Amino acid sequence: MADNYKVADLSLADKGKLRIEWAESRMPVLMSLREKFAKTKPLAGQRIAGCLHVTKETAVLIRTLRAAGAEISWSGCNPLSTQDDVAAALAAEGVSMYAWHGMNNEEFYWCIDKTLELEPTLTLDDGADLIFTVHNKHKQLASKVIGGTEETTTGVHRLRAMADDGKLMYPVYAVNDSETKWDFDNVYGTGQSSIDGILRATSVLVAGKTFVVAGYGHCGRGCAMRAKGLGANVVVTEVKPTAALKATLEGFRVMTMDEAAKIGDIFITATGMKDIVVKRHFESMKDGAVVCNTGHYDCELNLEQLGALSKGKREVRANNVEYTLSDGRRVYVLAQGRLVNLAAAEGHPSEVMDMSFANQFLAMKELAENGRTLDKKVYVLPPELDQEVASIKLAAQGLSIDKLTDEQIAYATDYSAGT
Ligand code: NRN
Repeated sequence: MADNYKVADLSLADKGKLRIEWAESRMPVLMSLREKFAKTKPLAGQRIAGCLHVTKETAVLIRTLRAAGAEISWSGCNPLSTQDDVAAALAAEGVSMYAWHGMNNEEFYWCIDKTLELEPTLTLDDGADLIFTVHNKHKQLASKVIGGTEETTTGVHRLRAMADDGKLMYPVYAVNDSETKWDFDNVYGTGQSSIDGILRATSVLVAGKTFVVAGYGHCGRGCAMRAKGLGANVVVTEVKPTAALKATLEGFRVMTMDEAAKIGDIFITATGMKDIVVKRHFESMKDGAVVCNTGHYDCELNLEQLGALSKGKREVRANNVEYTLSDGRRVYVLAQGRLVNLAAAEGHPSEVMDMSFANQFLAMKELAENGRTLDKKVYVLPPELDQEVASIKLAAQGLSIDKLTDEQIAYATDYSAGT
């Protein structure tokens, strides 16, 4: 291959550029960081290998990292989430882009290997497949890496387990654990974008339907909240008593998946765990049930068992496969069980990714400047960065907030001030 990229169709670049401009107009925090750091270029000399969904929002992050001086190579972190027009636009702008929609597993890892030819000084991950590949297949590169970042809950869990096992070869910032990421992206982003994916793949009426959400973490909470807003009867399944209890206080019914499988019309998993919907659940489902996942990996729905139960399957709409069970009942699986928000829609809206990616940018800058002083473990960004990111966001929306007076600040720590 002559060029340093592989995308589906370079001729889509102009369309991709328009989509990226749309996102840029709704990502004021990242754009203000770009304006500020294009001048000082704190990432000059840094080589960043990224493995994160190639969407219009990610393109804004990539452009901002490049403006700050970084050299970039990039692959998508899911075989079905790449927006081909955006990938084309970035390749046309000189990014070493290895991503296309609908790749197989072998191609997925081939793309990651290609990005590592850059011999990165920083890695930027969503789901930890890149950092895991460095640790397992390119150990010689790890010594050149100052540090990395991880975007998502599942990836952070993986990296914490690696660190606990003493296997982490360089420090990592858990961007997911910044409040301006998880309490906005995971809740409001996943909530809206998952419904978006379901509607694009089915166009069903949500109102009045029994909408089963497996997992009441930040993502599941967002999905339940948005389904309720559309008039669904929401059922939550969980394994964690406190999470289940919170769901009841939000007015959601709580039951086991064995019970929910019999009554659900639409099912979505958001647990990060495998085998949440399995053979016995598919066997109990009503004719026409719609099943999908919004967790990072495609292990939550056991489609192998569903296939074994079925006498046929066919794609009835984009990202929508109808499985016909032996007794004729039909189950509709969306996006091949992969994360429905990015595979069947465009992922979270630009406005929430703005803050997630501001944290990614600030983490890259922090690693470039101070990464060599860190130990080989998983870090959380300083909480004051959250207030900085949120302040820029508020200002961009023309919103002002109150400020504590000196007297109030003194009061906050004056333990003698009682009743
Ligand atoms: N539009 C998007 N672009 C997008 N929507 C969700 N994500 C996106 N990444 C790029 C990621 C969230 O931050 C998927 C990750 O799993 C989640 O943490």
